[in-house]
Amino acid sequence: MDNPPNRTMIKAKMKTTLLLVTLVAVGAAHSFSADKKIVVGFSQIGAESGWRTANTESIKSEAAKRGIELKFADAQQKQENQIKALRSFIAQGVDVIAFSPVVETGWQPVLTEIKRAKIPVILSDRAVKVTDNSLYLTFIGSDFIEEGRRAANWLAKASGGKAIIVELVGTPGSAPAIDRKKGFEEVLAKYPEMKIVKSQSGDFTRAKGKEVMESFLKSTDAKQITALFAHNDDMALGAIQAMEEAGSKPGKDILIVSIDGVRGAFEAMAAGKLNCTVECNPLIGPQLFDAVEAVMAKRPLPKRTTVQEGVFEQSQAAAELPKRKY
Ligand code: GYE
Repeated sequence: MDNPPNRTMIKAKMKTTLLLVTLVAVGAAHSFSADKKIVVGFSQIGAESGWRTANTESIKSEAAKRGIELKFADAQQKQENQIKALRSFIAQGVDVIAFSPVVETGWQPVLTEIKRAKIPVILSDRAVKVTDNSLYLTFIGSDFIEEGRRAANWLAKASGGKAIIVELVGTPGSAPAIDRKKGFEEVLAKYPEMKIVKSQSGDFTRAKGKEVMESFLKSTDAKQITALFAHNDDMALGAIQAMEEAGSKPGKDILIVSIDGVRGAFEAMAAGKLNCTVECNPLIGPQLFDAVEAVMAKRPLPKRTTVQEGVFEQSQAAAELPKRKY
C-alpha cells in the first residue's frame, strides 16, 4: 500500500512549486525589462579636472535615474584607449554610443566602423573634425570659442586694455584648447596693448598647471607678467600655488581669469586669489540622456545643442559659492 504523503512532503512540494513560480515570474520580468532596457556605451576622457569629475557624476547618476544601462569606460586621457572602448561597444552591440573625444582629429576610421554597425553616435562635451558629418548624430556641448571671448573681454575690462599675458593651454589638439585660444585671441586683436608673451600646455591638470607656471615665473622677463589666462580652473589653481610659492600675490600682482566655474575656483575668488571664472557647465547628463531617449524613440534631434553659461567675478563669489552644484 502506498504511503499517504506526509505533511513534510506536502510542504516540500509546495515550496518547490512556489520557488518555480517565483523563478518563472522573475525570469519573465527580467527578460521583459532586458528587452526594453536601453544600453549606452560611454567613453569618458579621464578624471583630469574637477570639471571632468562633475561631468562623469552627472552622466552616471542620470543613467541610473532613468534605468538606462551604462557601460562606462575611462580612457585616462588617451585617444587609443577611447578607440579601444568604442570598438568594444560595437562588439557588445550597445544601442547608442556616446563619447567625449579627447582630441578633435583621428576619429574617422572608428566612427566609420560604428556607422557600419548601425549604432547611433552622440558627441558629449567635445567636438570632432571629420569630413563626413553623418558619422555622428548630434553634439551636445559648450561654445568654447565664446568662452575664450568672454575671458578676454573680462580681462580687457579689468586691465583697462593693457596686459602682458601668460597662457596655460588645455590638452593639445582638444576642441576646448583650440577654441578657447581662438576666441581669446579674436578679442585680443582689438587691443594692441594686450599681448600673450608665453603660452604652454598644462594638459587641463592642476599639477601640470603648477609646473608650467613655475617655469614661467623663473624666466628672466617674469616681472613683466600682469595677467594669466588659464584654459581651465584646475590649471589656474595649480598656477596660484606656484605664484604663492614664488612670493607673488595671485589675483593682485597677476590678474587671473580661467574657465569652468568649479567650486575650487569660487573658493579661490572668495579668498581674493582668482579674479574671474567663465562658466562651462559639466552637468549635461540630463541633456545627453534626453538625446539617447529621442534616438531610441526615433525622434529627430538637432545637430548641435549648446549649454547656457555665465561669467563670475570675485565680488559675486561669496554669494554664489553655496549655490554651486559642482
Ligand atoms: O574645461 C576641462 C576639462 O572639455 C570642457 O575638459 C571640457 C574641459 C574642461 O578637463 O576642465
